[in-house]
Amino acid sequence: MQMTFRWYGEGNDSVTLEQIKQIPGVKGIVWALHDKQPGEVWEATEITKVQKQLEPYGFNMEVVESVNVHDDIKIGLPSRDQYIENYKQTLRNLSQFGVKVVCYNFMPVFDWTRTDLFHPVGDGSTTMYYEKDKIFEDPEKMASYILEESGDLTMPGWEPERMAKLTELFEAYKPVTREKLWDNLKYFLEAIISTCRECGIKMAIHPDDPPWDIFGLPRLLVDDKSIGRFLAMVDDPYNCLTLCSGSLSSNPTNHIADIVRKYCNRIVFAHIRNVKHFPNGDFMEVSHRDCEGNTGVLDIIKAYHDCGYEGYIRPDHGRHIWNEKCRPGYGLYDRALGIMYILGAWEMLNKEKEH
Ligand SMILES: [Mn+2]
Repeated sequence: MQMTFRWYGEGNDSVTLEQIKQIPGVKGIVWALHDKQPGEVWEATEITKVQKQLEPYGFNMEVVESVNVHDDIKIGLPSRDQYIENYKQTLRNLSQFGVKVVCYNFMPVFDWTRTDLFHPVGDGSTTMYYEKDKIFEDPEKMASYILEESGDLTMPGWEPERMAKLTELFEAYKPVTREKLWDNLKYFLEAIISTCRECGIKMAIHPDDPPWDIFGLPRLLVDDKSIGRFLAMVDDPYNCLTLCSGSLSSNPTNHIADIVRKYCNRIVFAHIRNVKHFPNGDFMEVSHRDCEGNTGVLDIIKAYHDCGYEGYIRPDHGRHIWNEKCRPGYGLYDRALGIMYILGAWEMLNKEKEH
């Protein structure tokens, strides 16, 4: 496996490349042009700027997270074809810079959702928390809470420009049933897959987070069965998965290690996040240490190791510790601890295999 670290770009992240360079084992930066709106072409001149920033540190830029999909594609409007053309052009431009994997998601309106971004844990740290009962409130309120908490930093999937049009967006999604959304995802993938092949870029869908419908909007990638349907729907080696352990394990009936073993040949990007469940269905994100959550982090790492996984991996959300002021889930310290935990387990498994 190849260890990576997500970075939001200069002026858009509390973490610096110099700091990331000092975490053992990190080979690549998972990056994106966060000021681009969904549907816009990422120009080579803009990508070059990121390349120049990463170069002095010797980081590769092989994984992008995310190139967001325009709502018109998800809704299936006639204007989607132009946005698909733009997406293909972005893929062509990215391929010139050695990009191998593009992570994206197909969640309607909202990206990942939590009801408390800085929930006090009790030991002085804070973490992201999901309280089921709070989510049934007005989506407008949800959006303004997320925007308020994120301050000056843009939150992917919660772009203020999109959130300002929330009522219109909900209206536009009204005719989009679950089956219609599946159709629109298939249409999108079939339209871009030959470009992916030409460019050598694998599309890696991120499962829905949390993995169930919210605000009456359907969500597709939620469990073993739906992942199987997705891969069979466009059965192509360039149609792949970002297997996010934390997103899927928010539903306690999902067994992530089994999912890893089943679909390993189509997983190109692994997110390791640990989640602790509460009996009423609420959940909280915890450190990567296996016993602190219910995700089964060690079983998952073992599953990847057994499969001979050679793809990209990164620690996903961490807690906010040691008074760090950072993006929710994306501080330096807890994710660096996560890396050491993952590498520790991985290298021990390597050693066992040698003997
Ligand atoms: Mn993830």
